[in-house]
Amino acid sequence: MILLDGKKTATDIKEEIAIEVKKIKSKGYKTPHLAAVIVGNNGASVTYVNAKVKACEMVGFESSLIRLSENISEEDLLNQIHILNNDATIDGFIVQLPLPNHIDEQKVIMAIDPDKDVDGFHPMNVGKMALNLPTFISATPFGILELLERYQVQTSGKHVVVLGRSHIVGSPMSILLSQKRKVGDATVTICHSRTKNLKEITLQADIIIAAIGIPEFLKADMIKENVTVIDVGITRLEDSTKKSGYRLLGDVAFDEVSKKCDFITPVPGGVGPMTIAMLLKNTLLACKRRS
Ligand code: L34
Repeated sequence: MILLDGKKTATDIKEEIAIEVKKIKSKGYKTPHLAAVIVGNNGASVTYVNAKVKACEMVGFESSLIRLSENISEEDLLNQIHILNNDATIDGFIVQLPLPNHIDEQKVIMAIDPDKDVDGFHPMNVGKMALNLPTFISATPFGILELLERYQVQTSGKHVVVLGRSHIVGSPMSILLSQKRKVGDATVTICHSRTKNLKEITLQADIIIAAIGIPEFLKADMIKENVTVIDVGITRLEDSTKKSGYRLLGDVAFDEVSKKCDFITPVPGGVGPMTIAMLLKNTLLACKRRS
């Protein structure tokens, strides 16, 4: 069993980006600048966004963190987005999801200038991605592709089973892996809450991407030997014995599943850190495109 070490790989990627940023600066070009908008105080969201800001510092980017009240109106949030769209110093920005219930997420995403949409969530960018045209690929699927590439996990002709059809992970992941690309050319099956005979399907998988948000959903009896398992799930469970007050559980019962795997990502330290590294990569791309 080989651990797909997202933490280490993300560090490698950030070092590569830092070298590029130094070159950009020495040539007198503009420093890449990422802005992140966070609405409210959701504990996990705050952790992730803070990690994004810290990662910007590590690679030499500029960053702006815009913290807005849980009670902000949709109109005021849209105004904030217009300000970021029109701010020439900012190369790319994200609005951390989820948003409070009174705000229409789709409306917010569609207000973002596609050229600054480093999350790749705008329909224009999703459409380009689906057509295999150059664009921002969403950070989590992008990070999974990068992890598979760097560990030379073969995908061509393999049967990939994606658990979950979310717009952020399951849906784009299934499209990308079926495309003709370096990490791609797979036969993809998407499973979701209405799927029948799930176990029959997962037992046929060479690669499983688990992105459903149910802790330890994937068990050892659902997979064959020598599979690759990518665990996108990250659920916080209260745990008073931990300093943080919680522990993290993936969608995969790691201890039993890992015994049957060729490759597997851990939680934490797998897909999460890769998401952050690829957001930086998209921001660098946005910056280069603009200058
Ligand atoms: N707009 N919203 C927008 N863009 C995104 O790309 C995200 N996502 C998802 C949630 N909402 C978003 C993230 O940033 C998930 N996500 C994310 C990012 C980083 C990590 C996990 C999820 C991460 O760094 N996880 C660490 C553990 C952190 C902890 O202690 O909780 C890990 O090792 O997995």
